[in-house]
Amino acid sequence: MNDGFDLRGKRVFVAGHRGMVGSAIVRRLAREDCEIVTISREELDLLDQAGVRRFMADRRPDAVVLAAAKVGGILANDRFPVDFLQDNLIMQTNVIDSAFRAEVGKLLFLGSSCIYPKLAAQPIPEDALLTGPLEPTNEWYAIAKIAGLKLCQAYRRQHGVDYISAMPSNLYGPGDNFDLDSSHVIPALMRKAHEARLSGGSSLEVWGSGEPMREFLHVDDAADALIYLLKNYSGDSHVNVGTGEDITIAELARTIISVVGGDTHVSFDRTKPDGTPRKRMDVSRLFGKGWRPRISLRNGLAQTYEWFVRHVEKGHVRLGVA
Ligand code: GFB
Repeated sequence: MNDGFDLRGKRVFVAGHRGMVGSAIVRRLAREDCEIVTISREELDLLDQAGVRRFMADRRPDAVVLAAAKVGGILANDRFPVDFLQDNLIMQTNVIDSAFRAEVGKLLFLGSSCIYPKLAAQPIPEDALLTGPLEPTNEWYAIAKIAGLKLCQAYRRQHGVDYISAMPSNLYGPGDNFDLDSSHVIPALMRKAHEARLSGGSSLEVWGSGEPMREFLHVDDAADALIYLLKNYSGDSHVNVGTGEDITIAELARTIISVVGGDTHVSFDRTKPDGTPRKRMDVSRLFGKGWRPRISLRNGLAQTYEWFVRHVEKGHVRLGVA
């Protein structure tokens, strides 16, 4: 199979274009000579199999980027196991199956670094998949994502279509969910640091011990890597997408405070879960194809904070699970 996929003149359906990742993919695709196809949630519920089949048969895209998913941080994953397992299984299966029925030749499925075993050796190579038990706080989401990447592999094997999967590290950036109960760590700490500064420099409460390490990738870098893979990768194995660098949550909290400003100090709520101790990804496969991230964590946080402040002022910050 030829690895190159020329986007010129192609119709590309981005499923989940209103989410943080989907909207970044749409921004990135706007620089390509292709037609971007999107549909709102009001017009098409991706949980509705018949509706998705009709839509795909009608619009007949040449390629699909599957960025639609039920996502959330460590607590939301733990509290809503049915939603994270079932909604993701149904949505992704509907899109992949309907794409195949509509003769879509190229599809990119997005997963997450939480597919890997909780105690995987670091950095985690792609072939660590299914070599050990998962992290319990997000096993529901992880199992759905593993099923999605396996379904793409199965379609490749049984039907010879070019369906590929990418596994990004923890993503952040404009368009993130800033609701404290359901968000990931960066938007949560950014909002708490912002509110602490406004209320006169009280403490910033960090969940867990602050010791876990995470690898963060700005969503615009992620979108760039994903389109790079869409154009340049065709293979059975999923591909890790990240920076290959990680930091502790305590260090992240201090960096966010320095970006947001204020005389805020960090405190730890050890009644909250730490989750996976570490999940730094081995990104040599992606880097070996010639891709590199461009946005440093500090610059990415500063840019995200600017976005947050602008949208809080306009009352546009999205609160709730994407
Ligand atoms: O971002 P996060 O919720 O996701 O949490 P995971 C990362 C780390 O930050 C954990 C800590 O150790 C949290 O305990 N943390 C500290 C906080 N303060 C906070 C806070 O105020 N809010 C949040 N949310 N965390 C998710 C998975 O795991 O990662 C998903 O649950 C997905 O399935 C996603 O894979 C990328 O990295 O722990």
